[in-house]
Amino acid sequence: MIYDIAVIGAGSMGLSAGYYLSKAGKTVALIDSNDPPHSEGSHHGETRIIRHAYGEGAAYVPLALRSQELWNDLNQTFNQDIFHQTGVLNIGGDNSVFLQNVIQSVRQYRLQAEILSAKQINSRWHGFRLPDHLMGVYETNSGVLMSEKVLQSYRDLATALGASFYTNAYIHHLDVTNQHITIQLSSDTIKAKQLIITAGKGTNQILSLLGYELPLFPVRKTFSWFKTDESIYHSDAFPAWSFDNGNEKYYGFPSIDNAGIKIGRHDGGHPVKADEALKTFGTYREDKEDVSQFVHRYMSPNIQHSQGKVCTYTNTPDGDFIIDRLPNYQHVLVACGFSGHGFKFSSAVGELLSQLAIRGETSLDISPFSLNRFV
Ligand code: PYC
Repeated sequence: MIYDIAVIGAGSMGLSAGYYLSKAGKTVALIDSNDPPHSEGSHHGETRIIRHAYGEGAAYVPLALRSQELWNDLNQTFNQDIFHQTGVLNIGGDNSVFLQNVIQSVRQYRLQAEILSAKQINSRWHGFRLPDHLMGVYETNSGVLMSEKVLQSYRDLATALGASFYTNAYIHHLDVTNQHITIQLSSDTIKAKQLIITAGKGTNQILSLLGYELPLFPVRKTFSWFKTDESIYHSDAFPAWSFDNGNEKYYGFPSIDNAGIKIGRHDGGHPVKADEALKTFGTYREDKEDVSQFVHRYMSPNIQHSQGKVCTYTNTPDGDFIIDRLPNYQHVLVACGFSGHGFKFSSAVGELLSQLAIRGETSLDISPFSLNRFV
């Protein structure tokens, strides 16, 4: 059989693309070196934030809004509580470009949001103790996605629609001609008319089989949970948040299902090779120290660290995504370099990849993510 589309990398982006392609009636082969959902990529740890007013640039807002519509649809289709509308509070100071972009996004796209002083934030949410020089922008329609449930939902839905999965699969050979894609696995040979590569930190390993290398820099990141007073930090009463004071970037989640609050540092991280096993949480002193200091300074002096995990960001030089066709291979699409802020967009990215594969175009503006910005 020749599949309409093969997808290499069935993480958040690949599974979403596989679901939308299958939904559109296409035959799809999803190939992954692991068995998603799993803990080796960038989707584990239960939760991810969806923000609409976008600190990384207002150009992301239409993608965020379309993603939200698709999450709401998936929530209904799958009935699995994959989205919690906790609202998101973006915190920063006068020198925070991130917060200026958030405010710009609110104005340009008329998003529902409130600008709050540190005093107003501290009195509305007793879980914060922000100094006066900080401020925040609170949006109510955004919140928290249950990332592992999302992946399982996409996998179940794509499977029900007839998608084929090749998991724990190692790619020995990749051959792309004008007619066909041929992917040689240990025990299967897959043929397809088009290829989508969404292989996260492993993208360059796949692209090297075609003689390409993209500017992708995987880094080891950590995140932690803290045991908390549920009356203050429960998701019914406390928002998800981001923090950028110009020097450090953090993000955090309210306590969902009594799991405690989850916090991570967004900037920095240790460079890793794509095939390198990540050093376990606690290997570096800052794994626990950074988030503990943050919590004790800006949230509550009494909260205790309970556990931490490691994950990977695959960064680009400018922190913006790569979504494009591979030069010289017009039937090969690549989506990668999500730089630690991609999960929230995976619904819309999967949909737009399916549109590009089926129709050759998408209504969303993906020009900021083109490969030619690196030339
Ligand atoms: O983009 O909001 C975000 C985020 C949360 C955790 C990592 N990135």
